[in-house]
Amino acid sequence: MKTPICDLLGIEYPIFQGGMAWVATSELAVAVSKAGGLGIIGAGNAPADVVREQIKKVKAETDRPFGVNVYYLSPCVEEVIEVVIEEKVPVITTGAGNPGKHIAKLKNAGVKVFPVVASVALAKRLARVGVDGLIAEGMECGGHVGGITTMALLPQIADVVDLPVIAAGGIADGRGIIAAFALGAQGVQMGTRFVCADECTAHIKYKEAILKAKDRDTVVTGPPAHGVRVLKNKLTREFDRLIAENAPSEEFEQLGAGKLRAAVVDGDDQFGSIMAGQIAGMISDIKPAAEIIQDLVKEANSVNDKVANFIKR
Ligand code: TUI
Repeated sequence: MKTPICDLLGIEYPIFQGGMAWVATSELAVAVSKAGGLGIIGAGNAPADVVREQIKKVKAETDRPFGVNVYYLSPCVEEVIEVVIEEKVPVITTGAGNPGKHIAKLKNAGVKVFPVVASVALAKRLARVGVDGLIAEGMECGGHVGGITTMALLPQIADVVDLPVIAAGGIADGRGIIAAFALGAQGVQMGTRFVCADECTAHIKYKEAILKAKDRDTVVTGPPAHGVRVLKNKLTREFDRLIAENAPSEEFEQLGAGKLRAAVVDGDDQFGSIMAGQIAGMISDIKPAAEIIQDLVKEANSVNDKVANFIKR
């Protein structure tokens, strides 16, 4: 399973690990990169010195390419961009904002940039400013969601940009990878699947909540314009109450503050924010990242043969 982005990035398989805040630490990134995918550190809201430490840890463990996800709603964006440049991070992905103003600077420093987009309009705008590729993320994904599904978004973006497109949202096995390729992607990004990797440092209760989840167990909560997909629990019922009461956005912010950390670090599966994608219902085991990747590749190959046989008939 090799596509042009494998050569562009120097990776073995076109599989990115989602840069999930709190969840995607250096340990997970190292495991995924060692296994031939692109491991990614999730900077989230972390201060620049914490991100630098994470980068140093990855470099100490592997010479393989890795990435950092820069979360554009973080108060530390400018400093994190400086650290990424100073540490010569091979590739960054970006989320929850438009990285346009930093592209020239990053490219000059040799950092490849793959922004996450959830609309054709932003994909077109970023293609013009010289990004290296795009991650088209459908609303099946966990965490911050756009409004279009992967099935609909991916081919519409692939049709209008002359760049490698990575598919994200709703993918966790070989079938999803082949479907993404059919829709025009050159690679995939998976978040929820890699939460259930042995090397992921998220609390066991977070992982077990994903294992227990069924297809309809996620919900999009938070203030209407800033929806976040999470597993249903007591916290999401509190959010439902705020919506029913038409509460002001400050009340949503207050309720949401610190809840992702509570779920990931403390294992609070009742009042924590357990971000996960709709594909959580399909994930039934915790295994090493290398095994996840090997199983994905094996399954993608056999699904590809199966599809080819259907077409020949
Ligand atoms: O970033 C994500 N997903 C995330 S970030 C995150 S961290 C968090 N922590 C606590 C509470 C809430 C969030 C959790 N999940 N995905 C990438 C993504 N980016 N999806 C959609 C977008 C996006 C949206 C708007 C990208 C650009 C954009 O641009 C608006 C503009 O400026 O044009």
